[in-house]
Amino acid sequence: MADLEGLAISLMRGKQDEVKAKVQAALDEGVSPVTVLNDGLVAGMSVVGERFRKNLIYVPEVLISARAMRGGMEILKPKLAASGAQPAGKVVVGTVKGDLHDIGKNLVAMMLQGGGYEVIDLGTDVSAEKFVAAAKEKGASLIGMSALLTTTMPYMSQVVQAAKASGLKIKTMIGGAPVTQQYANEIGADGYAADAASAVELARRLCAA
Ligand code: B1M
Repeated sequence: MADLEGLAISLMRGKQDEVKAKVQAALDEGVSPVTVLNDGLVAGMSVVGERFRKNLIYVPEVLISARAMRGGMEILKPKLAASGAQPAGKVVVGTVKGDLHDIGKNLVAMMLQGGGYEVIDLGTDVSAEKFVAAAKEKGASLIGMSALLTTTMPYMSQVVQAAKASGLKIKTMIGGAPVTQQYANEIGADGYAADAASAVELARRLCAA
């Protein structure tokens, strides 16, 4: 019988080879790709997110689990595409213009992928035009911005304005060390998340709304 619980545990331990082998074994046994994703990879990554939020584990452990997740996803992705499974949503993420910090943004992107989202990662130093154009082109319903500098944080407001002016149905969420809920309210962003695990919960709420 497919060991999806074992798959989740291997992912939590960051064992990429084990994750790949268990994903393949489950598929070979006829388990649907969506079940492998939800009951194996996403289940494991949810625990990782929860432990990270409670400071039980730290950035390196999350990155190692995220790498293991990517290994599993490499095998699963073509099967998911073939089965016509829909991602939980599409999210465009990036660090705003002028800002080159990407460690936190990468964590958020990985956790979103772990949560079943298709993530379009635009990298760092991303302009408002680029955020909106990518959301339009890919049909994303959410733009996620990261900023680590007090000097680049104000640019988030320009992205929010550009998203609103585009007339598209795109929500915006923001995060990064200097960013706060109060700031999100001030600039009219749809949400703020303090960490990568909360970003997944917020994305769920915003995409469902
Ligand atoms: Co920079 N840097 N840095 N830096 N750097 C900080 C941010 C700083 C606080 C250091 C300090 O002075 N104490 C300071 C900012 C001061 C300020 O503005 N108030 C600073 C500065 C000044 C600078 C430069 C200007 C330095 C210089 O050149 N004079 C320069 C700017 C370059 C630029 O961006 N244009 C610079 C450069 C760099 C490096 C290139 C050397 C490197 C970045 C490497 C990289 O990212 N690839 C770097 C680093 C590593 C840091 C520190 C040390 C660590 C940042 C980090 O990765 N944290 C940082 C000091 C610090 O924070 N202790 C510092 C770990 C990461 C997991 O956390 O990014 O906060 P974080 O992400 C969290 C949450 O914030 C949240 O989830 C993540 C996971 O929990 N989150 C989101 C983040 N984005 C989110 C998006 C969401 C939701 C949640 O929704 C979409």
